[in-house]
Amino acid sequence: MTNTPEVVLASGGAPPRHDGRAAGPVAFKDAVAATGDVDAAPLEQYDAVVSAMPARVFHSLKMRQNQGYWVLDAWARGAVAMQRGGFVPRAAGDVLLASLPKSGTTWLKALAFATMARRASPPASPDHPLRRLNPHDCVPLLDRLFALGRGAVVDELPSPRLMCTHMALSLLPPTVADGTSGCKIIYICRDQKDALVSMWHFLKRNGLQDLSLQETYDSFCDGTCFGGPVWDHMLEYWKASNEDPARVLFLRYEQVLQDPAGTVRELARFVGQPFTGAEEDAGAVADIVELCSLESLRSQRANREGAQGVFVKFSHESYFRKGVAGDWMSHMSPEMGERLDAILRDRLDGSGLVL
Ligand code: PAP
Repeated sequence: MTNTPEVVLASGGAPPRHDGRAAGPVAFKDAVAATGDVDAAPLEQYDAVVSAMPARVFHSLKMRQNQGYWVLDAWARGAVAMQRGGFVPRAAGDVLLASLPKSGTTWLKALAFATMARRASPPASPDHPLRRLNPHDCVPLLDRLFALGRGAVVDELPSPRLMCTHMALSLLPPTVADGTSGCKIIYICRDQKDALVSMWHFLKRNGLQDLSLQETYDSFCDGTCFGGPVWDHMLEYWKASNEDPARVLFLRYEQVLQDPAGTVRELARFVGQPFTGAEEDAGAVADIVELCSLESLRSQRANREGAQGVFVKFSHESYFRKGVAGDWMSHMSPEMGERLDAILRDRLDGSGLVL
């Protein structure tokens, strides 16, 4: 099905601009509803590639090591498909959010979407997409789409596209990894002690009831957790951000907690849509911060009910827990914390990245 701006409008999404591009990213679920779901293409052609990858089992989840990084077995095909030409970046208008799991992805999706789509969907409006859709339904996770053989849906999205990945930079298509595609990247990282506690709660809540904190902790320390080794994942984006800060914005969850309004302004500048004086005067930044706050998102029906995922079902409400810095102290001894910190200090040594 062709993807005209009129089709997008029919979904209640962003109106077209005079240059034919939408005024902001369209909520993914709305765009898919408008364009029709594109048939899944079977990914059997990557079976041999994936089965040749090293494998391990984390609790009950089968993992594969793809170019040094551990991913869910079910997602490994998606990563390969995406990298080998499945994901076609556009010269302008693509923004890719990137993170290790449990590092602030959901919040970043909401903030970036609300910021970029603010002209078509004012953040205070009662029918804002984030008041009826989960942030993961507004910003698609490419890894999962490609793993499902649904990557073609991404080609149908109007520009500007706002997308997300948990993959390391070197696992993305070569022109995205080397910066020649023009795709902008916003990376968010988090204190890994809090990320691992968050992951532990999340997995326990979603079917791995007897997963121990120790098992989760060990996987972070030895680099075999999802997305790990976490230090290499962070370093790749950190280096790319240092080399070209106009291409890769490197954020920290703790910094967003401290200054959400400053982060929203930074996001807006980075994507080339700085807030105007009139928008500032009208309180647009505060409206976005409020719309995307944990309390506000948690209260939305779309985030209290339902679940995401095909391979593993993740309940929507499990993406919204405490949302603070330092919760690890309630679950781990100071010695455990210090040991993980020391591993990260050692691995990040000399890079300038201090967590
Ligand atoms: P994902 O990578 O699987 O999408 P992600 O969103 O990165 O998960 O992680 C969820 C964490 O972000 C949770 O942290 P916690 O377990 O330590 O509480 C969740 O509470 C937090 N989070 C989600 N939304 C927000 C928000 N709006 N503000 C602050 N923190 C948030």
